[in-house]
Amino acid sequence: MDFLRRRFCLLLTLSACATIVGVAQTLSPLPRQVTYGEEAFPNSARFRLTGAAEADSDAVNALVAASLVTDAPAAPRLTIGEAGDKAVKRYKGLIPQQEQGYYLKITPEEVVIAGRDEEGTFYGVQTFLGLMAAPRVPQCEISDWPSVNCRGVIEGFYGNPWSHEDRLRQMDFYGSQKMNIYVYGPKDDPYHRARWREPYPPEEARRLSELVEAAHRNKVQFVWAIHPGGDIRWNREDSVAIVEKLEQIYQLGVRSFAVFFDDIGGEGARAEKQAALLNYVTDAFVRRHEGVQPLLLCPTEYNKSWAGADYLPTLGKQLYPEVRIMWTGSSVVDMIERDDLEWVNPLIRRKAFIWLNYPVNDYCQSRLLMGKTYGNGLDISDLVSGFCSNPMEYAEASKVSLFSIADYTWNMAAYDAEASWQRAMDWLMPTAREAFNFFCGNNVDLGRTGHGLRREGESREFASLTSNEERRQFFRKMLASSAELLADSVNHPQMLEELAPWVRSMALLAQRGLLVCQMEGDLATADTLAFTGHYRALQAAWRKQQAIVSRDFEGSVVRARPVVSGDVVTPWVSETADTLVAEYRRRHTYGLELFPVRSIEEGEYLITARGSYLTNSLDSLGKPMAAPVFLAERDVVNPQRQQWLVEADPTTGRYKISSKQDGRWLDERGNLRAANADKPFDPTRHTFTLTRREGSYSIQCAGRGGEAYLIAEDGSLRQAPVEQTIFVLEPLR
Ligand code: LOG
Repeated sequence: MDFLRRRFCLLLTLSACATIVGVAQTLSPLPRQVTYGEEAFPNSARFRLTGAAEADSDAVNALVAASLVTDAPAAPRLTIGEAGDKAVKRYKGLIPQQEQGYYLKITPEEVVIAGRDEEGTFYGVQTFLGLMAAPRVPQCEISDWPSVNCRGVIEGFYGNPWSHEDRLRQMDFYGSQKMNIYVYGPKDDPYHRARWREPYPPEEARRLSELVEAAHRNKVQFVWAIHPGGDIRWNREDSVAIVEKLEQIYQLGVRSFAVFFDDIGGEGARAEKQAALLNYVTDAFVRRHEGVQPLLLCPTEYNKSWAGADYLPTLGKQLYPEVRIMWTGSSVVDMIERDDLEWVNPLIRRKAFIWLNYPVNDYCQSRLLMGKTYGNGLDISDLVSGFCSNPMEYAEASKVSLFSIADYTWNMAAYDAEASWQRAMDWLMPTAREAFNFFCGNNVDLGRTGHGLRREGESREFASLTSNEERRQFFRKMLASSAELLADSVNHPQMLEELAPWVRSMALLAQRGLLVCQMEGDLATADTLAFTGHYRALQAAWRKQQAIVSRDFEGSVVRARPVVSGDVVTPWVSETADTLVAEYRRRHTYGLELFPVRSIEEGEYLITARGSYLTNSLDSLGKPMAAPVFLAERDVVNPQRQQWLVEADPTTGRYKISSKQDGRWLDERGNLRAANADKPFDPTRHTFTLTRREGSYSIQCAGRGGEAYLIAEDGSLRQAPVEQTIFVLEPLR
């Protein structure tokens, strides 16, 4: 870099430094080697192109599309081309050796963009466009190349597939962020999975080819995936059916293909059959077409926790070496570390191609994952053949994380998760920065899921507050941020449309928070009239919040009920409300009829729904079942299996429901839990609000257990967002 500095001889003044740093902060992915100088020109500048005829046409077109090209003789020159082109001959020694690398120089008189290859030139242009986005463009010299050669996105989630418009916008986004692969594999596209043998109908086919064009224009490798494992038969007919399907997709312009065998069992899951099929497709299709990339395989045992002894070594030995094998890490949803790759690569005899299950939310649909992208090792670039992120069905919202995935995979060692997250939010929502920032900071964690991933730092601002006044301020800010985002239709309309259900939910959460703060004050001043009034408003806001549904359209695959700050602010609001009401009941008699009649006497009960008895039963092997079931008959041999102890929990004021048979208690999912050292009874999750209406009760979770209800369905209890007031509690006295 000394050399670069000498060439420039520009000492930065302090003020220049400040503005230039401002520019550099918006540039992403972070370039590897940069020297900035003073301002070169304002971003209104236009350029005369030299070398355009020989240079990569996508790169040149990107300049033209950004209206940066002019014929005016006085305009500064922009020299463009790749190593070997005449125009950039003089810069040969400055172009990095690495694939996709580029050299970019900006002076007041001239701009030089020289790529190692076509991709390199295109990425040089992207960096230039990034610098041209700020009002003043700095002089600079940049030498840059990627850490991971294959970087991008796999549309591989369950749920509503992205729309055509979503995908077109994604392609431009990938181009601008230097991502170069998109794997098409939405589980709920019937032509990908359920009806994989059938060709796309003409209209879908046309859209697919339009999409491929948009991908290629952005230097994105478009990979189309087929998911045949659910019902494949290992015979010639089905092998041919796959090749025929790929032929159709090839005709649409696709030059890269994948075969997925994830989330299947039975016959389709056999390693030697899968390997033989992929080798067959390689021989019969891939190698017979000029320019078709080696296949990608998503194996059945695609993570360490699912890997048995034989499956991966069989693939490793039998699959042609050029086939790339996907891998999600040590479990289904996990960040990737060096150890994971050192474990899997020798087994599969090649470098794993990472399928990162983040920020995908198809297994925690009520949450949006808008937090920072952290936890992947910064030292794994030499051990992977590619790195793709599986995002949310919310294409725009996913860009917060994808922006950072692009940054991470381009310049891994320098990746700073927090800084990258901040840049992402600024870049995506420049005019509603603070409100968007606030929104993202309150939509971070996933809650408890079967996959176990948690994200730290949700609602950090709230967690540290101690006084009523501070909390009121926080809720006012929450309300104002929601209002700002809901009113902002210019900024990024598609993003705001996706966020809207969560933003509206956040506004109602803020209202509830304010009401709870007011109730706290009312209780302190013994103002029973105000307390009950605020409580009424609290209930109304809660009902409104419960009614919000995302993706509530005809044919929607997933309808989500948004939860905002599900692990910090939401439980605080409901727990505090409970505690205040319990305290109010102790002190006052006015207005008690307002509160849900949950004052069932503590004691032992039979619990029935539709005439069947809730029973802590045994399975066919004679072992206690994980969840109770409803039985039509009274158990006369072991009556205690149908006897339930209902006790008021002193801290929450709600009810604990436990079995007389073995003391296990009901949790928020309707399962029975036994005490052990790691998982003691948790009153914030394992207690319920019992609300009586005309003789029967509903059972509602609360606190950290969420606000859903337990309902009786198919002979057992399960969680649902709707209230079912059908439980009869018959005292056993
Ligand atoms: C699926 C994927 C899904 C993700 C998260 C893989 C290879 N397959 O458990 O489609 O989006 O987990 O729910 C998966 O990850 N199965």
